[in-house]
Amino acid sequence: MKRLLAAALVLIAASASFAADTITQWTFEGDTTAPAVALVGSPSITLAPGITARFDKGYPDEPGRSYRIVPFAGLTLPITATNPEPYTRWIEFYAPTTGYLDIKVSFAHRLSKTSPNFAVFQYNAGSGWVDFAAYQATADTWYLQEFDLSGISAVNNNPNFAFRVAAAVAPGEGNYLPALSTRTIDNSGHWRFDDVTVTGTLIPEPGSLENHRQLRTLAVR
Ligand SMILES: [Ca+2]
Repeated sequence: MKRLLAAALVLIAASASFAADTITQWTFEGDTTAPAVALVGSPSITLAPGITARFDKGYPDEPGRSYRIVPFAGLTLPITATNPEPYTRWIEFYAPTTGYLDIKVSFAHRLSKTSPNFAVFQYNAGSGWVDFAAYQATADTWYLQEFDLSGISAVNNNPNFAFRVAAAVAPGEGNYLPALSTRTIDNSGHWRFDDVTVTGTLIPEPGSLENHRQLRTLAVR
């Protein structure tokens, strides 16, 4: 009986240590950029210079709310490959991961018809921006994106972790393209974001590792 109990405790300890936690989450409910979940530090959102933003209908439907940015706000038309310079129009999420590993980032992204259709996901572990992935999307549909950074050890346990979604020139096209191909890209097209979420696994405390070992020892007796 004791042996069974100890084995059960080991299982509980093991499952607890592997369960992913939501470290940071923005839901934009109540029209705020303050995170709904913030287990670590003070997460925040920053916009590239020139970008405007407000709140709008959220994912998946009303009455939920989202954060709506205008990536090319304020630019003189026409939009060209160098107006704006690629990667200079972005939304940045600062979300420290102190105490966590196996970091994953997910969000819902919806593009309006005249917004840029190509986005690059970048992360920063404290020593500069790194392109991790890119995606193309068409207008007026919510796209769920997930980026698995569990293979990037630099983002683990990192008080400086941040990520960006930046507008980019469509590959092979040499120019920004509109999210609806029959429209012309302009300086009012918008991107909406919702449920921006960072998850990770708690790094076991040295003490809890020791407990784990003791339980394991009990279990094999
Ligand atoms: Ca929402």
